[in-house]
Amino acid sequence: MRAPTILLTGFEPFGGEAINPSWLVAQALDGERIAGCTVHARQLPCVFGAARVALDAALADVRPALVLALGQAGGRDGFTVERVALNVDDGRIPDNAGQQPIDRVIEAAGPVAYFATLPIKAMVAALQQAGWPAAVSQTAGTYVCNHVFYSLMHRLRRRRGWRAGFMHLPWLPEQAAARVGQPSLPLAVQTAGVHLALHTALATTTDLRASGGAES
Ligand code: PCA
Repeated sequence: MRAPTILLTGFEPFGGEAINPSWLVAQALDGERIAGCTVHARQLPCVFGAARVALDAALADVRPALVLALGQAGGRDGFTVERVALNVDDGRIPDNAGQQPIDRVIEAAGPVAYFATLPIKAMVAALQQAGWPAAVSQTAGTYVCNHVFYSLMHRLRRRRGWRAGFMHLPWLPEQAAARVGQPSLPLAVQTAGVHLALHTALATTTDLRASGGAES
C-alpha cells in the first residue's frame, strides 16, 4: 500500500507581485515526509474557475488524506488559519485572466459556507508555541483563495476522513521592502511554520478547545 499523501497547494503570483510566498513554501515542502505522509505540492493559477479545475486535477492525482491550501494575504502579520469558506466570488481586483466577478455564487446548490475540517486551534497554538505570530482568521476573503477553499470543502463534503483547510501567509521580506511599516516573515520561517502546522494537523484528531474568536 502506498504511503498516505498530503496535497499542499500554493498560488502563482498575482496583483502585480513577482512572487507568491504560498507557492514558494509549497515548493520547498514538496516531497517532504511529515508524520509518515508524503507532501505533494501543486501550483494553482490565480484565476476564478481555472483554479478549481487545477485543484480537481490535483485531488484526483494525489488522492490525499489531508489537504492544506495556501495563499498570500499581504498585510497580515502572521500565519492565519482560516475557519470558514463562503459561497461567493467578489473580486476587489481582476484575477490573472482579467475576470472580476461580483457577488457570484460559487456552487448554486451549495450551502452558504463550510467550516475547515482541520484542527485550526491546535495548529495556531503550535505555531504560537514555536514563537511565530499566528491566529485564527474568520474570513478568507471573497477572492480566488476563498474560491479554492470553498470548492475544496464542497468537493470533499461527502468524503469522511479527507481533512482539508486553508492557511494564509504574510508577505515575504522582499515584497514588504518597498512598503515600509508592512509586516512580513522570511521564507525559512514560513516554510517551517507550514511544516509544523501540517505535523500538528496530522497528529491531532480532536481540536483544542481554545478561544480563537474576534469581536468584529
Ligand atoms: N491570495 C489571493 C489569491 C491568491 C493568493 O495567493 C487571495 O487571498 O484570495
